[in-house]
Amino acid sequence: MDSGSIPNARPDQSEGAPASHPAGPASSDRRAADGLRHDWGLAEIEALFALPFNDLLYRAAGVHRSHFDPNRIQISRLLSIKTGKCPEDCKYCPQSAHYDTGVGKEELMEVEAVLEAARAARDSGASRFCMGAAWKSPGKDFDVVLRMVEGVKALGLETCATLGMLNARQAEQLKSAGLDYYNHNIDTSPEHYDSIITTRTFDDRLQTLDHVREAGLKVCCGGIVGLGETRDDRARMLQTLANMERHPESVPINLLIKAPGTPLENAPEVDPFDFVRTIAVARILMPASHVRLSAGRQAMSDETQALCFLAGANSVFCGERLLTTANPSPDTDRSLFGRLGLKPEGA
Ligand code: SAM
Ligand code: DTB
Ligand code: SF4
Repeated sequence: MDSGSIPNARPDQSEGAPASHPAGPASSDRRAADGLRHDWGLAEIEALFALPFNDLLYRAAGVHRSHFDPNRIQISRLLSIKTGKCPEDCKYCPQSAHYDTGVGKEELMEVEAVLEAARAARDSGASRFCMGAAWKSPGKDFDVVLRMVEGVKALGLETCATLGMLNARQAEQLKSAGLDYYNHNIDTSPEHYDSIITTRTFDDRLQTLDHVREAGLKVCCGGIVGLGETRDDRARMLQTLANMERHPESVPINLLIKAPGTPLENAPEVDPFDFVRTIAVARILMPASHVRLSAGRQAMSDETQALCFLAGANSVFCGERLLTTANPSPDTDRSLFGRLGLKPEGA
């Protein structure tokens, strides 16, 4: 059924968004071998953003239901295995050495301390453990990280790492060590990228993502809302993700955490409904991916988070901390998920 631009039409229950985009008919021949579209035009995506809020959410919720149990969420736990003094100048990041943010430099953690944190994450219900390092790219300590990946995998957790740029060999080594996912965000649109980061290019990012795919790793790739970007930038960022040869399996949508000392500490507030819209459009464009309501939950109302879950977010980071900033406490999340009837995937 094509629910097209009829506001009250039932959400598409077939193959997600393809049959229901508002800017002209989509036929099954536009779908790739995976049954999903990878040819989204900018005008179509902008038209989704421009839908009345209720229509957008209704459609996104329908796509969500056709691919997932809408009452289950995947839970990841983050750990900063190497914190601070990163040589990159990402304007949003409290870990960049270019800004005085009060985040100190810490050496790479010991393997055993990481495994202890991973055991605790597993015991508290996380299914995936993500290790983050404030590196431009891995250097002499890379072997230690490989041992961490092996150890976390052996605990029965899914493994994820985010270590900056990788070459092909490093991606293969991570795969051999038991890494499941690599997180490497594009963060914003290609057009807005240079005003946020000058120490690398958008293409550098895409090149690492290619190495990650070629090594057989799953891709975790998304971005940030609140970097002073326009709605058009958000559309272009999602277009880049949705038109990749394969959609990222995990799509983190972060709300900027305005870290003191960073150039974006006074960035304009994002209207919560615009954040929810970004989640909804991501869900429609990438129906089979996990869309993660990522950084920024601490500053969000319960109601905004609930709208994000309705719009198709089905993954979160749990635990007191993200990398260097606060996240809702486990008790707070338990209460919220209980009130919403949300259950962890696999439980
Ligand atoms: N250094 C690696 C890199 O940049 O890929 C890994 C760690 S980096 C902190 C991972 C991601 O966290 C960034 O790509 C960005 O999307 C997100 N992030 C960092 N600071 C943030 C902030 N203040 N608010 C929201 N998201 C943030
Ligand atoms: C992602 O997209 N968000 C996470 C994870 N991937 C690595 C990181 C959020 C970091 C927020 C700022 C901090 O805690 O330092
Ligand atoms: Fe470094 Fe990553 Fe922070 Fe950029 S986002 S400064 S690469 S830790």
